Amino acid sequence: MTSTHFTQDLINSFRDDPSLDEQTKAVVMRNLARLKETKVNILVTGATGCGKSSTINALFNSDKAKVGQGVDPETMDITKYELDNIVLFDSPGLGDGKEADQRHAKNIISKLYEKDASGEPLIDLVLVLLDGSSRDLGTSFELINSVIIPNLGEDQNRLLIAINQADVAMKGRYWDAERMQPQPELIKFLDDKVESTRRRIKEATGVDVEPIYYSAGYKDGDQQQQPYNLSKLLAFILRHTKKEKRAVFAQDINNDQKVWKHDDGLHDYRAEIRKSFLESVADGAMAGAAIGAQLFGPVGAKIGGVIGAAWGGLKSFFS
Ligand SMILES: Nc1nc2c(ncn2[C@@H]2O[C@H](COP(=O)(O)OP(=O)(O)OP(=O)(O)O)[C@@H](O)[C@H]2O)c(=O)[nH]1
Ligand SMILES: [Mg+2]
Repeated sequence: MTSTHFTQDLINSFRDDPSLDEQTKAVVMRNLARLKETKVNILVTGATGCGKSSTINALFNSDKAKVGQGVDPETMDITKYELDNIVLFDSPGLGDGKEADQRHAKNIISKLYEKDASGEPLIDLVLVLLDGSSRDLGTSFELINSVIIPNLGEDQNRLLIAINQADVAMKGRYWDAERMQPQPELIKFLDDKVESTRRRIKEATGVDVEPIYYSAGYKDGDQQQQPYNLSKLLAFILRHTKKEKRAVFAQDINNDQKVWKHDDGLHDYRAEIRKSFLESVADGAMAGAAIGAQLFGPVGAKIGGVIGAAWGGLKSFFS
């Protein structure tokens, strides 16, 4: 059997499950069918060259993305990538000159106010990327403090700030490429960067953010460096996404297991991601079923089994 869709595999496996009564099964089928259609919309923005494309490619199976561009000159700067369930909007940040900046700011703001078919904000998550190797992040703070935060609306949790290119933050010094880890000098440098980012946003807006650092990795001829802290980035992305939508990521995350391997070891990000997926799928599947909570155990185990058996990217979290 070749799998094409994670939720479809779940539907197939629950369909023949003798342990579910018919009524419960009907509810689960309906819920899974809805989950299969659920989209998560992510706006990725940041200065030219900060690593938006590299980050999207590292996180997702982006090779199967349908790529679209706005047709009118107003929105053609935003590139749209449609995966099975994740929809990405890749927008330039600021720093491209006054006229371009005004256009980009306007486009970002209108995206932030766009509503989906049910009247909810379309954008589930705004991922702002900073270039960790850049000394002047002034335009990025301008983007965060004056464009994004004032227009986030009620759901302030939908903002995540991540500092990319951790490996070259000190021009490549103190990065241990063999162990894929920063050395203490670089860790201190990156921690300071996180702290100054947090402070500059707090002082300007009063909003508390918790930036993280990572490296999207790069490919340069036959030289290939895997990402660092990509599991941490995904764990934080899930924290900033509404619980009922977290399951949706399962379909589209990168099924090359190598990309998820290297992290700072400060926390078990994979265990968090696993729990996050399981809870979201199980809650979603059982919503409205009379015996919901009781079934969490076996249903959870079943979901875990389906995921671990068939789903490449998820295997790294479930095995
Ligand atoms: N060393 C290193 N290089 C990176 C990393 N992320 C991205 N790069 C490199 O930085 C350059 C720019 O990356 P992109 O992903 O194209 O950046 P972008 O934000 O999409 O750029 P634009 O689309 O032009 O705005 C490329 O040469 C990448 O290989 C990283 O984590 N570490
Ligand atoms: Mg790009």
